[in-house]
Amino acid sequence: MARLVIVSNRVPDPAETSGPRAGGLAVGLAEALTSGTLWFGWSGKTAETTSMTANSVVHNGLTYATIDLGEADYKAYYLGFSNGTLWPIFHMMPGHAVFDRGDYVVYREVNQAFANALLPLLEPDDLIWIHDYQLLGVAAALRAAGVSNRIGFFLHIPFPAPALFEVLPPAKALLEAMLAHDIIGFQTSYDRAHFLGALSSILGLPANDGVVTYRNRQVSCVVTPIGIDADSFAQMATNIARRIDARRMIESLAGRALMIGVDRLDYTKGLPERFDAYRRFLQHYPEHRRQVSFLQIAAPSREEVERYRTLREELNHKTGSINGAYSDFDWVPLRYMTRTAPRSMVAGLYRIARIGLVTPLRDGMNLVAKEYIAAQNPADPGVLILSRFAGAASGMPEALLVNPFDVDGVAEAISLALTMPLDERQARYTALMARVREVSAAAYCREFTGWLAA
Ligand code: GDG
Repeated sequence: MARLVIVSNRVPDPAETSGPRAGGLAVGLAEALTSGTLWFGWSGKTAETTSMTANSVVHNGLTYATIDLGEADYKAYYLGFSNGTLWPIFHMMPGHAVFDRGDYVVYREVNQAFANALLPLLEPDDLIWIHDYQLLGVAAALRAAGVSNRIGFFLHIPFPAPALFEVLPPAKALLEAMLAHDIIGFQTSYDRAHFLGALSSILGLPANDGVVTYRNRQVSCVVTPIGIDADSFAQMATNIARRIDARRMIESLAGRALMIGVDRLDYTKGLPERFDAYRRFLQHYPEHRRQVSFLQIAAPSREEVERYRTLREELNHKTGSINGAYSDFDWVPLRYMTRTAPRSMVAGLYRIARIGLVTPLRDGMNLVAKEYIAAQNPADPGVLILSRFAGAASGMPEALLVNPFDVDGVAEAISLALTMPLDERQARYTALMARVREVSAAAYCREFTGWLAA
């Protein structure tokens, strides 16, 4: 069987993989990260200059090959073009985007450096699977060096509407680079339609059944949504519910319902809007006031990007304002943690929570929505409130779907969830759990690698 080569921006240090981590990639790829696979990417470390060759370590049969990034490259490629330009544009938030031509030049150079360091590690029949928006140009660099292997790409985040994609000055060059892959995978049919629309409006390329012909090569654009391992997550949630920290949590609630949010601290996750909706709920539904406690876990992320620091300050301010206005001597309405919690603890907290509040303004998939469902107790399940603008929404119609910008609508959904009868909660949960089991991490990996090998 051909070897699988996974290429992603970050590759974790295998010695540290048991610690708490926030981010969906390792969760979704678990199935493919097995013995024999090569995982190539950035070590997460910076040095004076970007490495020319990779450093390889074998752990449990999996080879981790990493390069360090030069400090200046890290700033321009990672903080600059990837997270300051592509991330907000792809999430359709151009107001947060900055564009600097110098950053884009470095982005291309770093993509080239990834390709250069990967080249000597490649074997002729390797299947290469590249991940996400930081690495749009690696395949084109590999092709220019003569690599003819099958190369696939999966976009974890949304693809923006064509009119917004065109806002990027190098829009055309980015699309052309993407067409160096054989397979391009998207989370939803909506994202694929946007991509095909951009190919048509910017490059004048038509697509037939999602297949585009470019420079005598065929590129298939497919929809392969990412998922989780629902049964092992459910097991983790069940185990933790018996533990001491879970008991402490339950005692601290004093019979009140827990509502939970778990997100990276990122402006796409809609946290200020969520806090506003909770405030609106407390204002408009005084009968529920002392009956609910909202726990938001916000794992720090990209703190070197200015917009992420201001978001943190904004949330500190809103937390103080909500708790100042509504707390009682024996009740705090909002518990807000800006720390990464261990995964097993997150699983247990989901299970205790009567409501899972997942309200990104825009999200590729959102694995938290799936994890929340997997963690529920079938005999007394909680209710998932989910943003219509998360990729997960298209596959989870039994959730309470909301518009995260509509604070009144979200407040109303919280009230509805709190009063939802057991039989309705069970019916929704049963349908959602079946979907989470079916669209799993394993199915995602099998489906994508199946396309890649075809
Ligand atoms: C990108 C796309 C897409 C969060 N806080 C803690 C913690 N987490 C874990 C969650 C979940 C993961 O991080 C987050 O995954 P998401 O899917 O919600 O979001 P992104 O990190 O933005 O991931 C996204 C994903 O890629 C996969 O394709 O779904 O749309 O943006 O697993 O549980 N985990 C721990 N402590 C925390 O405090 N342990």
